[in-house]
Amino acid sequence: MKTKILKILRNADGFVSGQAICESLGVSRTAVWKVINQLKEEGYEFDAVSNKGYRIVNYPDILTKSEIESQLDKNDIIKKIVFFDETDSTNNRAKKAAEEGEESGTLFITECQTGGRGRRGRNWVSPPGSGIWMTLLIRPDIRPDEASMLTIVAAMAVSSAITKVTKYDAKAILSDEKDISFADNKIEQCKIKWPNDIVLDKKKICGILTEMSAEPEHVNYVVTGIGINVNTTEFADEIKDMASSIFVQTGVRIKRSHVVAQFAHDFTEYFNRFIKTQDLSLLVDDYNKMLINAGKTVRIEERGDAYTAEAYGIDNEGRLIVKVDDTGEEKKIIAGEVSVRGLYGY
Ligand code: BTX
Repeated sequence: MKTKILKILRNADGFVSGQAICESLGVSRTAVWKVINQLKEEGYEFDAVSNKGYRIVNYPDILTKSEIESQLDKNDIIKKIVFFDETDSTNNRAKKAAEEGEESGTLFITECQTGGRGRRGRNWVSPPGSGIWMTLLIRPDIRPDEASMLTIVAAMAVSSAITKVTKYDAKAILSDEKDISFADNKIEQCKIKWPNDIVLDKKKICGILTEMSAEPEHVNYVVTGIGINVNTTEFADEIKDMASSIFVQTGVRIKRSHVVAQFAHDFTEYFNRFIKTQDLSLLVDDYNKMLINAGKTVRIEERGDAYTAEAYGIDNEGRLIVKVDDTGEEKKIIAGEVSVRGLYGY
């Protein structure tokens, strides 16, 4: 009921009377009043005027189930939020729940991870209060060799959600035109480093870790873990040279739940395009526009060999198409097998 009341208040244009809420949900005045009090305790600030009703004037920066679910659309692939104050890793929680039969479209999210994981056993720093640490569980009808493309789909959705929300919140929060245009220009540099890091002005602000359970011909489930540094201002020694956050880069302190909700909308759009053809043919053009490596020289390291090449963009399977500097040979690089770095930072 909290989600429903929050949704009514969020979507209202002005005040909503307690009576109107009672009637639309078929609940008592006391029940509504109780929920309003709970919301106040969570940090929502209200204007309450007799004869007019309630209006939310300030939203807290929280990631609770009702805060996010009240912003989801009915067509979104994400249907359900499972929130933890703290957990080891949302990928672990999602995998465990998937094994126990949790349905497709559930998003696991936490304020803080004590054992956040990156790829190949690397650590993902996930402090409380300032980032988004979340994992989406889906059960798509695809083959195991197609699952890596979901990482590309997720990277596109994260990058576009960050860009849209930062622009929107900048207008809502900042009053100085100069600050707004600084934030707008800066966020245009939010790009994907192939295959799935999100960078902003050469600093890593997001990483994605996809894991799956599959039979030879069939995927049981895919969990896509996403870590985003949103309002982080202090970085652990091990990452401070290469990591940054949306706030540090743009000066805009965005609401994390807005990013999660926009991610839900954008992931739905990109996923629907992917599933139509079961490849990236309807996405490559958009992906390549978001790609920081496009048209740039990259250094490729594979099995002891290292060379430089010019990167063009991805193909329909998500491979990076490059032209090797020394030989002029065109190659298609598969994610996971090689390390690709820009020559000057990203
Ligand atoms: P990755 O292997 O590409 O990146 C890991 C590397 O990134 C680390 O070795 C470190 O150098 C750097 N790093 C660690 N923490 C951060 C950070 N907060 N910001 C920027 N750079 C950092 C990327 O792996 C995949 C990360 C997925 C994280 C999500 S969070 C929710 C879910 N749960 C979980 O345990 N992992 C995923």
